[in-house]
Amino acid sequence: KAQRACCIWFTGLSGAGKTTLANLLDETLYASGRHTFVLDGDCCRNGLCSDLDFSSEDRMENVRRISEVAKLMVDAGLIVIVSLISPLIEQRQKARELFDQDEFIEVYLDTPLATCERRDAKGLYKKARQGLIPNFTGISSAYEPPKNPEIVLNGSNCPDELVDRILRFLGERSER
Ligand code: GGZ
Repeated sequence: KAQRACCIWFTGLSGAGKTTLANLLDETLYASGRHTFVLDGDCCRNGLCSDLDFSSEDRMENVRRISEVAKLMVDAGLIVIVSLISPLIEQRQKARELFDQDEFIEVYLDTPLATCERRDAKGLYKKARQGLIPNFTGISSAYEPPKNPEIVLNGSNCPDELVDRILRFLGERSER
């Protein structure tokens, strides 16, 4: 049975591996003939959301705007992969409410802060610790883990394994 349109919503800390996983999932689904699109926080902040910073109001607006775009794309028949810290339960709940019940798949990329900080690919954690980046998620701004996500992934596992987990979930969903 063909995979229905849906929104796969990755949440987790900076450096948890959301972007890597979103892109790998995107490539895998695309290679099997699905129409997909990735909405990545870091990318959207260069255009659609370039007027927003990391204050709590602006993060709220960032998540709202991207969730509305995701909804439009799902209505157009795409599998949309959102990769956004989306730190607060309320933000993700509001996003979920835009969709039909089985259309929204929340994926918590549970990578410990210590691991993210050790990776520090962009040197942002170091700067945040030095006080050079205010409101940095996990350091000086809250991250609320989801209570009932559809999928929890251990960010220390290899990306291929994590993508397989998601594909299995999607497979079971399309049989329902
Ligand atoms: C968190 C920040 C911050 C602050 C810049 N806090 O790992 P990255 O670099 O590539 O991705 C992070 C990105 C987070 O943007 P989001 O739109 O996903 O955040 S939210 O959902 O909370 O609106 C990080 C970088 O921006 N970055 N400053 N203060 N991450």
